[in-house]
Amino acid sequence: MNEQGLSEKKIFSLLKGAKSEDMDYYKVLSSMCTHPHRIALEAHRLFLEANLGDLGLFPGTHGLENEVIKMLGELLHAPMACGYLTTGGTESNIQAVRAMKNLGVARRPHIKTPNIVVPDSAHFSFDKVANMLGVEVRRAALTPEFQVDIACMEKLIDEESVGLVGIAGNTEFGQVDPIEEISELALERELFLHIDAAFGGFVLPFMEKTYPFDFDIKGVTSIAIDPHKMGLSTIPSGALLARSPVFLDCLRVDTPYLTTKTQSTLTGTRSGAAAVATYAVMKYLGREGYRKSVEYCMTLTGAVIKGAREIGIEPLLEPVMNVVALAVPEPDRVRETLLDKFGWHVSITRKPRGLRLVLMPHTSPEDIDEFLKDLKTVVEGL
Ligand code: 0PR
Repeated sequence: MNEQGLSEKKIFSLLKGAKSEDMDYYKVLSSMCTHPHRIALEAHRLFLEANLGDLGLFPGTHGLENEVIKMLGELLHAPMACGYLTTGGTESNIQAVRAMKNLGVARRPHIKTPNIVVPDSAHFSFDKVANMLGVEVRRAALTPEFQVDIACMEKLIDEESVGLVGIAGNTEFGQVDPIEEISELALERELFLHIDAAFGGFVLPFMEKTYPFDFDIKGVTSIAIDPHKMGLSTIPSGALLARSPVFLDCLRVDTPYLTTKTQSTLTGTRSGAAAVATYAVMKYLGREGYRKSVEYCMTLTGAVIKGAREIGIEPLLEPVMNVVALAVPEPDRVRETLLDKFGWHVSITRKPRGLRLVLMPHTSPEDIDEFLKDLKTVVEGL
């Protein structure tokens, strides 16, 4: 650290340099985050000092957080759901599994090493869960359509299982697991069921076709949904919702010297700014605004699929939402060349390997035309 402070001018020139190295999302087809909506940005700036870790000092901000939880509860068919705003999908998933473990073990004290059964497509945040919580994470195989294989899931359940996870919009393929079937299994075996809708939560409710995935399904006990992905809010904005307050109560610790007596969140200090940003953008866009945003992304998705087929490339899955996996030959080489020669950021699916694109609002139809042209050049040059 420097002894004397630098001038304001010097600092901002250093920042400018760093910013110029960052991507501004142009040619980024690998990200589930995007530019926050203008309204979210403005709201965020107004509440920079608000700390949701000490609610009594910021009752206004906390009131808006509760409003967001209410709006999300309505969106996910449980207006009475409780919850809080997290830092993102990872924290929501960690907290959901922590609750399953606490409640599951309290209910069945014979459990030595609690386990949960998740689809093999589960996000790597569940690997962190396993490491942090001492919960065994069992991964169930997928069907050829990249949905969890229910028979496989059932086989992995045993006496030490505390919960199941279903994914509504998996990271690599955007596929939705058969949540109703997983729910049947959860109810039958008396297990908790957490739905990871970190990405899909702000997509599925706004699509023409309906995909059952939320609290409408009886066995669903908690849901992760991220405003900082398709919710167009600022980072860090995640949310964890639970059907019953018991789920969050079992996470409480005493906070004797704060303005509140207990806390069930994972982090202490929390961004009030991001919570307010989420409130502002949800109120501003309304369902209609999100419907338009999703429709736009799905139009881009359709254009990618059509264009890819015209150059002889098939999708690995007919896209469910705005995530596309393309069956290109030598995907790793194609990805590298697209980046090195043309500056496109794309990613790769693991099993099977394919080219993965996420079509977010920061991409234009002209970008897609250019991408398809470059993809054709790369594939023909293999
Ligand atoms: N659950 C699902 C289904 C996800 O796709 C993700 C993140 C998470 C949980 C974890 O969310 P947080 O990262 O908010 O904790 N999915 C993307 C991924 O890791 C996130 C991402 C965003 C990746 C922007 C790249 C990027 O540029 O692949």
